[in-house]
Amino acid sequence: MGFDPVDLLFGELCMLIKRKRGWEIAQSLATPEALFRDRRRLCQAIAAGPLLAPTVAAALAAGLRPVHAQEADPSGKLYPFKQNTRYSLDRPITDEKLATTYNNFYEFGSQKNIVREAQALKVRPWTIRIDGMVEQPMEIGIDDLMAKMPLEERLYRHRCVEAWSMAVPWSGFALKPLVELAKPLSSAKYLRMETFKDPKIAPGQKQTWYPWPYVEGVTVQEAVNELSFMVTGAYGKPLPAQNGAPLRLALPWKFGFKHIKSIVRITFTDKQPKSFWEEIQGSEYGFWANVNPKVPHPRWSQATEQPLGSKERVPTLLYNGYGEFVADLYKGMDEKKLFM
Ligand SMILES: Nc1nc2c(c(=O)[nH]1)N[C@H]1C(S)=C(S)[C@@H](COP(=O)(O)O)O[C@H]1N2
Ligand SMILES: [Mo]
Repeated sequence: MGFDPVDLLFGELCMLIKRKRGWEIAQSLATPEALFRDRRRLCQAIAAGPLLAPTVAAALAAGLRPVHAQEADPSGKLYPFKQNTRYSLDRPITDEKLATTYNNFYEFGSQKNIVREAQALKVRPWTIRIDGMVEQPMEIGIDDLMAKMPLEERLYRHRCVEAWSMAVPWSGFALKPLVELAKPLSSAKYLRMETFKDPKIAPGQKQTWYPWPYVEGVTVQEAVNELSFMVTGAYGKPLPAQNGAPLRLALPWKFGFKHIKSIVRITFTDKQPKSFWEEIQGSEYGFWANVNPKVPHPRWSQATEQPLGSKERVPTLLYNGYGEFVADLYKGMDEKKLFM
């Protein structure tokens, strides 16, 4: 039998998969996770030989096509970013497997296991539109944006309003230099951010009773606080789709629903944005959503939380433990609003 380049490439990939963990595969070789999710079976199928070859060849073709039709993610080679040690944890980092498989991403389903569905998200090319009350509206590709921003890694706690939590090494850049790049007018008071909307790839968006696209917002003052962070990666690699690739927000002192994923638009405005969850259930999810163990959710206590992977619950901290950085932002404000 002749030499088959398809089999050769697959053989090599399987060797790589056996030798290395998936994420260590060079970016240039990476194909959509979907193709490799069941790695063992894929490699067994290849080993099974000629009978399966047409299927495998088709799978290979499907897997390779995106390299041409869709731009590959060129940011892989930038990782890992240098860690900024100013932000330290009081608890172990959450197991990567847990943080990247237990997700909230309603665009792909209301359950926690949306990893498979989320792989349909194409993260390159990816353009972010910056508009509203700015000197000059602009559109910028994620890689051009990253080239302009000071990239770093930060260890942050994450507290979901559902009372589970995690601790994650996020990679990205502070939101402040992005605000500076946008050159907002002095009349702008808020940033309103939007997730992509494409029901063809995000089945959750076919559920028309939700107010798609997902929207979140912060004040300009909050956005330029040193803690506000735009996430492009996690665990020293580009962000997995399910965690909100290629650009997602982290505001560690606020509940997790403020951490909007897969951002395509940032609008500067003088009107307080109405967020996705506020639109759905304003009596339970407000604009501020600062973490406070003493203020229960209308349907459950927020006094403690369940760190993913831990057997014991731990006490929840005011501002999720970040009061020294952010408490000043809210001096004199109505406490009835701040924590909802
Ligand atoms: N676009 C979008 N962003 C989102 C969500 C979502 O459903 N859609 N869920 C939020 C919630 S409730 C949480 S807790 C975090 C979860 O992030 P993770 O899956 O990376 O842990 O994403 C937030 N950002
Ligand atoms: Mo959440």
